[in-house]
Amino acid sequence: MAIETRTLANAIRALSMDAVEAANSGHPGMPMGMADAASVLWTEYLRHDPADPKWPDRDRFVLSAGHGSMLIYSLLHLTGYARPTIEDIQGFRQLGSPCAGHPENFLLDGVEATTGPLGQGVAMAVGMAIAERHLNAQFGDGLVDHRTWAVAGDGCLMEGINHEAAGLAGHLGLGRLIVFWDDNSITIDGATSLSTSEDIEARYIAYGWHVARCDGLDAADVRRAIDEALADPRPSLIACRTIIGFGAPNKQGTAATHGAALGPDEVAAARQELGWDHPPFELPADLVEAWRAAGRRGQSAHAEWRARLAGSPERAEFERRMEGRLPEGSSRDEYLDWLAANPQNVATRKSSELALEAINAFLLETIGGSADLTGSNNTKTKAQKPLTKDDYSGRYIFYGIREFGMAAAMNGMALHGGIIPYGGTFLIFSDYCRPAIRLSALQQVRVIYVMTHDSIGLGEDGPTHQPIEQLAGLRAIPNLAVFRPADAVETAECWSLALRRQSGPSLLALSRQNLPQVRLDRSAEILCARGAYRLRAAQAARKVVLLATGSEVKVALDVADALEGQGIGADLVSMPCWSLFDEQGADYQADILPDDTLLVSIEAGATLGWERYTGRSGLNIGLDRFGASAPAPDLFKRFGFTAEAIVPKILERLKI
Ligand SMILES: Cc1ncc(C[n+]2csc(CCOP(=O)(O)OP(=O)(O)O)c2C)c(N)n1
Ligand SMILES: [Mg+2]
Repeated sequence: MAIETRTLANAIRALSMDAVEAANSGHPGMPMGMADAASVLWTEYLRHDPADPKWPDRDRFVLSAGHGSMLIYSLLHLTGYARPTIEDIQGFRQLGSPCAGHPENFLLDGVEATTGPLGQGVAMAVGMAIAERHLNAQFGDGLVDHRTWAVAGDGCLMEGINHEAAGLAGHLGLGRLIVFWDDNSITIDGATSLSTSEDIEARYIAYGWHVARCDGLDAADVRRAIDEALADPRPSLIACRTIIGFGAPNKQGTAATHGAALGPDEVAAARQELGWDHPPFELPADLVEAWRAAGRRGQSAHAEWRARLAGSPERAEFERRMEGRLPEGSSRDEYLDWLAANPQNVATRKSSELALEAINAFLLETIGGSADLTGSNNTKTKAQKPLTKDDYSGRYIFYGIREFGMAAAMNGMALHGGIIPYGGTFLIFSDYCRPAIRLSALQQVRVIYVMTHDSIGLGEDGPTHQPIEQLAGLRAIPNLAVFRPADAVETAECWSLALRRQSGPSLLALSRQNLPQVRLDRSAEILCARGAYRLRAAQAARKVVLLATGSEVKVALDVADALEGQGIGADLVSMPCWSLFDEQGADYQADILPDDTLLVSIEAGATLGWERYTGRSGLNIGLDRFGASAPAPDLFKRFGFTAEAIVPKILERLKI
């Protein structure tokens, strides 16, 4: 006799409460409440193959309510993924176990996204659904034809990013996206009525979604709602009415089950209530077999897909794309030759567009976009057509004014695979995307942020738009490469480095104002790859090393000229990327930053952090206050980014 869904689900409930109990830390309530709905999805609908978790045409599942991590760990274990093992689950939240506090995509196959920061999971699922439709348009139904499922809590739907993500999904008509809402009316502080009165279903309908409602504790009703969602061409929200901590007789339905161990008495009472008489972490063989059999459901679809791939003329290209490998050859050399012959004195945002023209023609996996600043970010190249509801083959997304949603969607696309997403906004609004940039870095995905108007050099828009502390803040994010190129050649090099950075995001900080090309000799080496390099060596005896980035490299050149004019030798070091310089060997670093000279940093932004290169006796020229509204040249003068202002400070330090 088939095992009932409730019994299957009780295995999730038991594993979840026991793992949280063992760790004395974690969130039992959400997995216990959503166990039935998740069991229906994972045993009857989700198309996956635990034997090959990376099968490219698998359905994607995102646990947006990442605090309920024991839900996905249980599902992966029960359906037969190699990890987590039962020992891994016993080590929940402990060092060395892949069952981390919140699901981490790089620790476990089957965890498609790192979740926990509420709201971002749904937004990443939107990105995955975009990726699926786009690749479907490029490679056809035979190779790409899957769904994206997500589980969201009340918190995911309250977060502001939910508005951006759901709006975008509705606009793009992503009908293969289905989000389950764990509608349990409870968050940490208590009942949702403490803080929320909106009609969430009406909100979603207004976004252009289909909304179904079901009793999340009734498997048959969940099936009905899923079938309804599958039949509807719009993205779907399935509101699952559930009871948080279902099965724990004295605590269920209360915030007490949200984020703490139930305690031995309540766990014992829950065992009784659920009719679960097995010791902790022990599962009856027939139940395990029922789950494993459900896990094997996808095998035939997988085998058929493999056969289609084997016979497809596009196989090599599809595999290359999904593995994230760049094609052989490069469009870079020709372009750099052209730049050497035709120096461009343009803003680096324009240089970025020029580089992108070459890149997008060569790399068919890029999808560009901007949060409503296309003409300012220079992110759209001539041949790029928009990706729309009616034509998913387009390679440019008009994200609208949704910086955070854009960044999270790009994470989803990169996680899906087959796509290299890049997207633009003003550098100042990196603050609006910052939580997603952090997740790009943590998730080790190749997302490229094109952030223009990178300093007071943007001029008249004034201090609201002028980045000050943004570069320092972004450089503090581990595994994010922050590039601030000085001219057209450096911009092309930095783009190339960003594209080759397969397991981490990059951010290009680009100028609004025109900059002269300072790299006039065609060098065979990508000099920016070292993070910092000597752009010009001192002519007179070296007393000073100037370190500058982006638009201030030109200022530093003027300073160097003035010093040399007085017989003071000054190296000029262009430093487009701190983190790449930090990775260089000690000899190279010592050569670039000799300790017998005055080290001077020049950057139109917060000085915070530059001391690590200049030392405490160095000089840091920067801006540790907000800017002002005026034309850029006036601001550079007012805030001292001129040779006239900087040279005397250097002379004073040199006591000349
Ligand atoms: C952006 C963000 N803010 C706050 C938190 C801390 N937090 C984790 S779960 C939670 C409550 C979520 O409520 P709900 O989604 O309804 O989950 P449930 O209690 O029903 O499991 C909060 C505030 C977080 N993880 N992410
Ligand atoms: Mg809730």
